[in-house]
Amino acid sequence: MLFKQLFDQETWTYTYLIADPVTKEAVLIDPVNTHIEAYIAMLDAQSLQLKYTLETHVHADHITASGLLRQRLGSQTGVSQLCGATTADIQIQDGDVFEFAAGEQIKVIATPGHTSGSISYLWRDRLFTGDSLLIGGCGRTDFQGGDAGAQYDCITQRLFTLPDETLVYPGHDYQQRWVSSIMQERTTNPRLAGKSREQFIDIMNNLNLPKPRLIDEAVPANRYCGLDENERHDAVAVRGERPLRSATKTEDLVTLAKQQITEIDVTKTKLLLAESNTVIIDTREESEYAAGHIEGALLLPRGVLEFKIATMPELADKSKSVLIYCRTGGRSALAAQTLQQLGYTHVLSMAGGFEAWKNA
Ligand SMILES: N[C@@H](CCC(=O)N[C@@H](CS)C(=O)NCC(=O)O)C(=O)O
Ligand SMILES: [Fe+2]
Repeated sequence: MLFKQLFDQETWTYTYLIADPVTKEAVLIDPVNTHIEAYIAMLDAQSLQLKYTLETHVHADHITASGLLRQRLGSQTGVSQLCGATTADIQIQDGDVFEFAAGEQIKVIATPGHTSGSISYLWRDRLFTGDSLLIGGCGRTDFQGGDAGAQYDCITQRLFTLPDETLVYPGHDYQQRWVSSIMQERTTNPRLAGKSREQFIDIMNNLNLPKPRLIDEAVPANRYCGLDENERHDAVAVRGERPLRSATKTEDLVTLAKQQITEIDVTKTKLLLAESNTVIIDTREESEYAAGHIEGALLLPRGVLEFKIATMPELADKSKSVLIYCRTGGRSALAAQTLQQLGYTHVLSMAGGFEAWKNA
């Protein structure tokens, strides 16, 4: 098998290529958009066919190349279903297995904490930990649904229980270290070795790190596989087959969300808005909002919802009535479900979205 560890100097990001020189099937983990031409040249040089691009999470510090690679090479994009990246081909769940080449398997281990949708991938004796477990450290837990307690639990219970000699390949390193092992991290990682859950949470809550430079651009873009506004719509259209046993289709996620939330129609929405004690949220993209929106609606694109919500004083009170709409009612159902998960008690989604509103 071929294995390459690639590095993006701008953002200190590692990307991994796993490929079979015989069957020619290849997988990239966490590709970075600025290196697309180099990836294609590298694959071409060995006549490799890119089957999957797998993300360890929705990155805050760089933009993924997954959407571009799908457009250029027809690869399938995979990201945790907890990331809200609805244009990804494969909505990954804990325990999923990606099969490629001649019997090669990449196993998914959910490792929430750095972000709620963070996952690690295990291939043979190699573990790709994204920003969950770093060499001598771990990803920060102060944004994108971060949770220090969850991070401690999954690292200690799911990663540190792997064989000692398992190689640990992180998503970043800021000190030019390339690889570690489970034993090395379990016994020497200063944040984890010999630390209790409470001590770990205390360390993580006091890191006081500056916000990543590209976060406002990267998080929304990565929710759409790194594509820009115009390409995002095409991305939905070219979505391919989903090969995983348990992977969930985006349409299924919307159906599921609709079962868990309350939808109201345009007529009821108008009555509700007349009472004026409801916060109206437009969860479409900025450009769609700019082209026309319901009067008084606050812009909160689905791609940055969890991240921006904390900065909105109108949404500080979780018992307040909130009405969400999007273009046709799919994204708003997912956003309403997310708000409910975040503890909002009176959330409604407008069926049919802004299209229905305009027609009414
Ligand atoms: N200076 C970097 C900061 C990057 C950053 O915050 N990285 C996240 C991963 S996305 C992290 O968890 N870093 C851990 C650390 O800095 O200890 C930037 O602006 O991009
Ligand atoms: Fe990260």
